[in-house]
Amino acid sequence: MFGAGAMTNSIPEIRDTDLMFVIGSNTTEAHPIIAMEMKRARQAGARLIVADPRKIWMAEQADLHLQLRPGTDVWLLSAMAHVIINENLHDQAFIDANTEGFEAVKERVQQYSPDEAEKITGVPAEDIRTAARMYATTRKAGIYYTLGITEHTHGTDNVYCLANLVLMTGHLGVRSAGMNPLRGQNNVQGANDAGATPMYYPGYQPVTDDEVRKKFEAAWNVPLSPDDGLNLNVMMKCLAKGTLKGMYVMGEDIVISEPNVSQVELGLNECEFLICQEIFHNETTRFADVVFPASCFAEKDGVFANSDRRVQRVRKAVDPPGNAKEDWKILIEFAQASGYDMPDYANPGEIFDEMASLTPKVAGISHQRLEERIEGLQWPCTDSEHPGTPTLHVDGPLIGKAQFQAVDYRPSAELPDDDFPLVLSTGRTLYHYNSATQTRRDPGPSIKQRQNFIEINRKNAKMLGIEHGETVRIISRRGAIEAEAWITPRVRFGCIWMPMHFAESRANLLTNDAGDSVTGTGEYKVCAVKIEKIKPTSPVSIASAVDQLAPVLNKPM
Ligand SMILES: Nc1nc2c(c(=O)[nH]1)N[C@H]1C(S)=C(S)[C@@H](COP(=O)(O)OP(=O)(O)OC[C@H]3O[C@@H](n4cnc5c(=O)[nH]c(N)nc54)[C@H](O)[C@@H]3O)O[C@H]1N2
Ligand SMILES: Nc1nc2c(c(=O)[nH]1)N[C@H]1C(S)=C(S)[C@@H](COP(=O)(O)OP(=O)(O)OC[C@H]3O[C@@H](n4cnc5c(=O)[nH]c(N)nc54)[C@H](O)[C@@H]3O)O[C@H]1N2
Ligand SMILES: [Mo]
Repeated sequence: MFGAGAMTNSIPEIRDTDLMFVIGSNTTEAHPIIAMEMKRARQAGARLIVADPRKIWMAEQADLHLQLRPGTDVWLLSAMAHVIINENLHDQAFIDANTEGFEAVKERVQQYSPDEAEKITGVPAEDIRTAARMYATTRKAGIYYTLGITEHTHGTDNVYCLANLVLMTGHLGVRSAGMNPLRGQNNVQGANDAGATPMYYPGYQPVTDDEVRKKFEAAWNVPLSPDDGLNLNVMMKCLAKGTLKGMYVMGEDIVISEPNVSQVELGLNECEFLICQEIFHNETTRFADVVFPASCFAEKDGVFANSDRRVQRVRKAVDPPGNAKEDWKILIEFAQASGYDMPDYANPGEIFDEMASLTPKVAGISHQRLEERIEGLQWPCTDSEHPGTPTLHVDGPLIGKAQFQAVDYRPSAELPDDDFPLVLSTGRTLYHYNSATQTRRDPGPSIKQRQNFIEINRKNAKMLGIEHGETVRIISRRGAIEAEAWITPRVRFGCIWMPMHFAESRANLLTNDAGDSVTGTGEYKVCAVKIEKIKPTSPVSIASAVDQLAPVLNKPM
């Protein structure tokens, strides 16, 4: 998009913003540091709109909470665009100077009136109008989004709709505004920047571009494939089908984190060779033929890049334990053992220098330069004198003209029906981290949150005869698990929510592995489930069972 999957603006700009539109992001639990900046902005008078199916903490603080049905963001956002255009709140001068394709969007969103949107999203039409007016008429208005937007089969459409709003209001290249995806795992931004994707070499240089490929072939002295690789979603499906024969998993616990995971397990049983490069044994290493013991962040040197494209130096604090080695050293040894003459880099700084020499976006960044800059350097940073780029697109879109995208609503792949009447959405909590390989080893988070639970609305619980704290069975077309029911007003009627963290009660046995057609991201945020009470096993019911059996037991032989 505008920032190759990074924030267009910077985290320190948030405190000066006048309006935050937070959509599909549980910022206080998943990005607490960024949430602190948001709280700061709020205290300084910034207004807050939250679009989330759940009444998360941010929603309670918001001026406006748009509590939409999961998976209906295209309707919500198109209706906001409808209001902005029809009330003439768009920035025609910005549109004319910097964009293409506005007319098509203008025409398309006519079908998405706020009144119709209310029927589909469940958000009152008046709130949609208010949100649209607030966003469009505030100059320093930033959009902040994460997985509530992307983890859908129409995730890319959701992102297009957000981009359309940014472009039609000219909120691009403006301090404290922009379009800001908050990245997930530590250094996932850096991993992407460095080419850990099936489509790009470092710096988002396309694998399919002949010039780019020739450059890397010359530098690495090896022929390279002209084709995109498989994305994660497709890889998992090939694994399940048995067409993917071997896999090298580095720092992922796919047996917990991939959707429809029983299929992944079947595939892993068939897979001929599995390497795991890990800092701990996790659920996936149980399937491994070889485990390479790696070292954690505090045991190695290097750089991390965060959501606002900021590259910062990380320094080793302690040596890796036992036979564990830094990930980069393992990769070099592996490459050499596989017959590729990879150089013996002396340190990660040398590896970065090589990348910088082949990657214009980070050409001006080096470990040496970062030694003196505690605040790091934000790419694009094109030469050794370049100060880095806190805000993207200040002088107009970097890519020339930014493209509007006319989008049609497509419902989620699996909607509730008579057999599976509830919508399940999944995510994370403050206390655990993703597969919880790390956080469940520490007593602190585990005391706070010992086991899996679902959030369920009082009315749904009553209909099912479920009490607060009762263990229930949650069933989808793909699997069944047990978890505690927490009755709470946080979730809408008809919707339940659960975290993904618990190996013994895996949300991903239930989730749908239908993926977004562009990114392959799985539909973790919407699938259809039903809930069953578990046959009573409480002391009371045992007692009543004994009562019933008594006549039989007491009968003389
Ligand atoms: N404590 C903690 N922090 C973490 C992580 C962790 O596991 N634990 N994981 C990290 C990672 S890898 C990531 S990617 C980030 C993710 O960070 P977030 O994306 O903030 O986390 P989620 O809980 O997955 O989902 C965010 C919100 O989306 C909402 N949502 C669900 N469906 C929809 C929908 O259809 N539309 C809209 N608008 N919203 C919806 C949910 O109610 C939820 O509040 O967090 C990172 N930070
Ligand atoms: N149902 C549901 N499922 C989801 C999601 C959801 O919202 N709902 N979110 C998805 C998202 S956004 C994500 S990012 C994934 C996350 O899923 P995973 O990536 O599978 O989960 P993590 O716990 O982040 O995995 C990190 C693994 O890396 C290891 N590790 C940590 N540091 C290092 C290191 O320095 N080197 C090496 N080699 N290993 C290390 C840890 O021990 C751990 O086993 O889950 C996805 N799955
Ligand atoms: Mo993530």
